[in-house]
Amino acid sequence: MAEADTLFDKIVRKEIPADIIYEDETCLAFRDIAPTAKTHFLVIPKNRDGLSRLSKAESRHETLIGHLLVVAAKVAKEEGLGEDGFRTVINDGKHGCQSVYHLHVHVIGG
Ligand code: DGP
Repeated sequence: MAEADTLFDKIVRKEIPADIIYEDETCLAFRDIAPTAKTHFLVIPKNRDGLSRLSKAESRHETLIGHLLVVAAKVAKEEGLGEDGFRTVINDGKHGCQSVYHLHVHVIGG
């Protein structure tokens, strides 16, 4: 069964504008619309492949999730966060305060 479209799918397809700061074949990084610090961006898979949330992760997702974290670190460095560091957050579900059900890594710093 096809997965329901998310807001972030629309950003991937460029149907909704976003301040995209990194893109490759498998993922996208863009600035959060409601930043909680000077620098706050999200890293998302272009194809969710069932990853509406981290708790849906299966072994087949290991490479993809690893890639999201490597990209998070690379873009954080490009954003000038390499020296002082940054926070990464993945909210999961209602008790994790998740609002968009398309896996995303928050990168927050500065
Ligand atoms: P979470 O609560 O972990 O599901 O975080 C979702 C984040 O997505 C939240 O920090 C705000 C951000 N967000 C929601 N809608 C948009 C949007 O249309 N554009 C951008 N750039 N960010 C969005």
